[in-house]
Amino acid sequence: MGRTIAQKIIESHLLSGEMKAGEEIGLKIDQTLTQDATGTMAYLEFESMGLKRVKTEKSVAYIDHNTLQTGFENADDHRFIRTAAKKYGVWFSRPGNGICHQVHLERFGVPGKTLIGSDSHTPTGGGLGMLAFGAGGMDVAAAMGGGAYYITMPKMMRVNLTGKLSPFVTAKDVALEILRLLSVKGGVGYIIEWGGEGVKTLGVPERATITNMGAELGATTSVFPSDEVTRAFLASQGREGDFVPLESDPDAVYDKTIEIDLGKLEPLVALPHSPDNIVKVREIEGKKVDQVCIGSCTNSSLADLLKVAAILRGNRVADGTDLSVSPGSERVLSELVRSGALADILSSGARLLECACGPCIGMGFAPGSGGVSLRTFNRNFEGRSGTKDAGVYLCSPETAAVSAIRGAVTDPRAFGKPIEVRLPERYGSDDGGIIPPAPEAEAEGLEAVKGPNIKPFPVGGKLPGSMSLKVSLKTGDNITTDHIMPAGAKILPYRSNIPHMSQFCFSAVDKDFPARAEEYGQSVVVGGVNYGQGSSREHAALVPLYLGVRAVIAKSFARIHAANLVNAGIIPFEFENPDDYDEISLSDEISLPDLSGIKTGGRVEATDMRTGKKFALRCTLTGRAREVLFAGGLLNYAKEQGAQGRG
Ligand code: MIC
Ligand code: SF4
Repeated sequence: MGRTIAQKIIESHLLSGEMKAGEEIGLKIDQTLTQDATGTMAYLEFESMGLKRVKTEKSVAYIDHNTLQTGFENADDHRFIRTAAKKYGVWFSRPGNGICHQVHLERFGVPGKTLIGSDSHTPTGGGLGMLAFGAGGMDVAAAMGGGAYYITMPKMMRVNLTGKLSPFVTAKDVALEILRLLSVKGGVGYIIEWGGEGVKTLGVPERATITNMGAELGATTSVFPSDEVTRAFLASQGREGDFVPLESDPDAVYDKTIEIDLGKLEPLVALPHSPDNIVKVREIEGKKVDQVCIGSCTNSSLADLLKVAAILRGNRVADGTDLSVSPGSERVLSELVRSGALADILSSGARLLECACGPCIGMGFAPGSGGVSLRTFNRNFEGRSGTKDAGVYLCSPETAAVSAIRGAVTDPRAFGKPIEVRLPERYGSDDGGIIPPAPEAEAEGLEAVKGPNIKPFPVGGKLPGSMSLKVSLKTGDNITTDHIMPAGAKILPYRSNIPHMSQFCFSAVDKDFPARAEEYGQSVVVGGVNYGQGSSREHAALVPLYLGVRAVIAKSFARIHAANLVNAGIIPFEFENPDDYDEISLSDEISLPDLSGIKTGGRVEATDMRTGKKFALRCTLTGRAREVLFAGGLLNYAKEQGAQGRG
């Protein structure tokens, strides 16, 4: 039987398990990436696993999420990551050098290789034909040490593209269209392969926009073929030697197939507060916009920003609107300078922000109260912009730029003449933004320098035979990791200080949660469907662990978050009958008299001690994940298994 692209890459990296959907597989990981907001924890975990030097082909540490350095905390974290990278064999991308996913595409990504990154948008690498996964820091640490990355073998979905995009309709509109079709849960359990004739019409940055937003679908990852377009992109980055062709077999079998005619799409926009809340731009045309933000790992490539510059050339940003532009990388910014396009952007009245995540994660440029913010980003969760009552709308760079000029949401086709941009055959750059690791012989004597903001992190305890837990929080559906552990300029400097962060846990949902959880000592959180969607931040597991949360009972979980809970030693239970959710109230006591059911089929009986009602829970984990959970998390498990953390 023929193979899909993903199956080919999995097959050549399979360390354990069978390629059958639903089975646990262990993959050899060729490359890893970390960013600063998850990276401090990942390198601390790497150290505490007793690992000395990375064993991957390439590991890269990026500083892109928090570059504000409003105090020593953030600067100390950067220094820790820089010195840890030098010592452990990791390449280091300086603050300001760019957003991890954009820089990784340009400099390090290789078709056919596996990549895991402590950031949920790591599947961006799929635009280059990599099999790239977002993961928690502990999984990345284990992979850096040469350990396998374990996932449940996903099903295969194929999206066939036909036709060609019309002027002013973009790859972002393709990403929004698939979210409209499938919703934020529609990709769960799948690897999405993009194929068909239409693929040839999309450049690598456009493909990467689409694989990037596969994270919003909940997909395990997304991947494009590696073809002549890929070769040309690698050549433009001075890396043609890294090119490998890759395509699926004609008789490959998919569990689900979707057809999209690119020629039939039109500009789309996601309304607050979910990326799948999609309408046509013209349906909300005329809505006044207070700010427009162009950038993020979804839309900050040179192609995107040259189009933005062409739209802004000779025009002014509307008086009542602010426009920010954050290029994805130093290479993109330098090319904007060389081509003169930056002057077109600046003279329109736009603000140039650093080559970093910036407003996407609430690091500056927060909207005013009740503000309408139109962004080329990938997430518009409530409060993520830094302003709780702001409404964030997601759209393409073209829609954003034309709307910035008009001061109101505008279908970019109103701009008139189609825009053609010329990309350089070869990007120019010196490599000052990248610091190589120290040679192995020198590494031993180096120190990974820790500042006072780095505090010990919690480690779970062995799972007991039974537990009785009070409900410290009951939430609704689609709780994001931004709800569980918010980011933003006030909290992000404390990503390596769990005790400090704990005071903000669930602050957007219930301000009293931290105090209540501490009062209860040990507790359980109850949630709805798709609990933990969004980010890969393991803080959304480690901070609840610190506050005594031992289990989460939900109707269903997002993949990375469920893995992070297990890695932290917190039980992710699903209701066998989702209606039982309705009968549980805050502060009820849930008795779990026999947890051994997790080992034997995954079924556990529970009793709500207030109502006396008995109900069944499911925790169907693969063999290894079960062992990790019973050991009290991945760090304990890795110690049990010996220094390598291999399962
Ligand atoms: C995000 O987009 O939510 C983030 C911030 O990049 C996160 C990582 C983090 O929380 O540090 C992600 O996507 O994993
Ligand atoms: Fe950074 Fe935003 Fe991309 Fe996350 S989604 S990596 S915060 S740019």
